[in-house]
Amino acid sequence: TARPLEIAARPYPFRVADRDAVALLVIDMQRDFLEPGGFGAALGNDVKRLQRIVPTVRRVLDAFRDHGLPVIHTKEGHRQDLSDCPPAKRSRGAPGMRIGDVGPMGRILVLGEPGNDFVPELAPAPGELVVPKPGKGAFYRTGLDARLAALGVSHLLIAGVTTEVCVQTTMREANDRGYECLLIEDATESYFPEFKVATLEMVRAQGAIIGWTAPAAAVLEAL
Ligand code: TIU
Repeated sequence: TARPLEIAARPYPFRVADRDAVALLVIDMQRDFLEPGGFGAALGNDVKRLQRIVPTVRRVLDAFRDHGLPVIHTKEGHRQDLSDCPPAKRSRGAPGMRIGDVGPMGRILVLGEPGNDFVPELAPAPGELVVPKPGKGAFYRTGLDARLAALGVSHLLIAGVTTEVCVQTTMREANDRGYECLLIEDATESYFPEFKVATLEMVRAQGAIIGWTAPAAAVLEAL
């Protein structure tokens, strides 16, 4: 029998007919974005801002684990030979601190390097899906859509960084593919506070044009 779920969200409650259709998508909670010496810092950002959401993301993650609901972790990074990194993407950084260059945590934004790994508190548990991605959106050149279909997932609760870059891109991609998406307000963060506020407002405007937003407490309450 179906077990419905209703989350107190904006612009109106987020309803799921059966909670088995829900997955948690944790976007790019990697050292490259949250720790000094990584890709985010190389772009000139204050990475400390992003660290404050780690305990909140962990609480939601633990709730999904406790309920046996699917969790998917995405990881932005490139192959060792950078064959999946367009020159246009690589050329944006400062010389010497570009994608593939060697930093204090290994090569910047390269898969398998220490700095490209997840922050330890949010390391995937055995059985949780990890989706490496070369772009900002998690559907671009990944098998994510097929993996979600195989799991029977139609509703995504989204957490991670950064709100207006990889999170928003992914949420828009998911929405266009027919997924119902809810962005967890205090489980996402940006290097730019005003961009986070604007993103939360724009995704839920126009009657949830891209999706819903809700605080982690509302998600935990509903689960
Ligand atoms: N720079 C920035 O804000 N974000 C990224 O490059 N990637 C993600 O958001 N993961």
